[in-house]
Order: sequence, then C-alpha cells, then structure tokens
Amino acid sequence: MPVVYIGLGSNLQGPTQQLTSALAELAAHPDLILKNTSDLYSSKPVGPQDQPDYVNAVAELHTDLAPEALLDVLQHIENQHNRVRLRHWGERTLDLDILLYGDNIINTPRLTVPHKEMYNRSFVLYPLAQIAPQLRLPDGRRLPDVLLQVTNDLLPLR
Ligand code: ROI
Repeated sequence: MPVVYIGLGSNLQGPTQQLTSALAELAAHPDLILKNTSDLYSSKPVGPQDQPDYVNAVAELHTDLAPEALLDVLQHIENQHNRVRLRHWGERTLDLDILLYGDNIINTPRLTVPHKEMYNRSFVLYPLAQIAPQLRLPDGRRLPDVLLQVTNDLLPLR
C-alpha cells in the first residue's frame, strides 16, 4: 500500500481545532489508515505578513486510493471545514496537501507531487522529519540533507 504524506495547515477559525478535527476525520475515513501524525507547530506565514500565524502538521497515511481519488477525499474534508481562501498565499481555514505519494512523481492538471514548494518550507520539512527522519525523497535526496538548507523557525504547540 503506498505511503502518503499529507501537509495540514490553518490560520483561521481556530487553527488548532481545525487540524485536530481534520486528523480525526482522516483517521475515521474507511479508505485511509492514519499511521502517524507529527506534533502541531506554530509557524509564521509564508506570503503576506498581515495574516495570522499558521498551525501546521504532517500526517502519514496508507491508502489504496489513487492520487486523484485521495485528492477528492482531502478536498471534501477541506470543504466540510468551510474552507475559505481570501487571496493568493493568503489566510485559509484548512489546507490539506498531498506532499508525497510513495515514490511517485505526478504532474496532472489537478495535482503536482511532490508538492512544488515543499523543499523550501520549514513548516512542511520539520514536521515531516519528526515522523520520517530518514526519508528518501523521489529525487533520491535524503530528508536530513534537504533540512540543512532550511532554517527551523517553528514553535511546537503540544
Ligand atoms: N504559511 C505557513 N506558515 N503555513 C502554511 O500552511 C501556509 N500555507 C500557505 C501559504 C499561504 C503559502 N503560507 C503558509 O498556503
């Protein structure tokens, strides 16, 4: 069964609760096995600075769903959280991003995996490293080597 890593983020409408309930919904989904969850972290916004800090986490899922079927599930959960997106790189209620889907490299109109920005983002890489410290990425690099390029500016929340 493919191992999938999902990034979770929120900075509106009770971000901690948004992530906690999204994780419970992932765990309860019949087609997903929630294997592991990072801590929740507070992070400064990437993008416009006049928005609240984010809460971020990463989860490891196992699933037989194809990538776009998984995306449908994630978008359904986002929509149940009254997802609002006010501007590009702006505040949002809940973001669920497929970061990695096994070793697959996916480029379709709906989906780019590995997630385009993940290699630059501390709020993805450090929670990911917490649950998969020795992960090898689809391009062959090791996560600990990628981490050396990115400053850890996160604050653990629990
Ligand atoms: N910034 C942080 N810190 N965390 C996020 O999850 C996040 N998500 C986004 C943008 C707007 C790029 N900035 C973010 O989509």
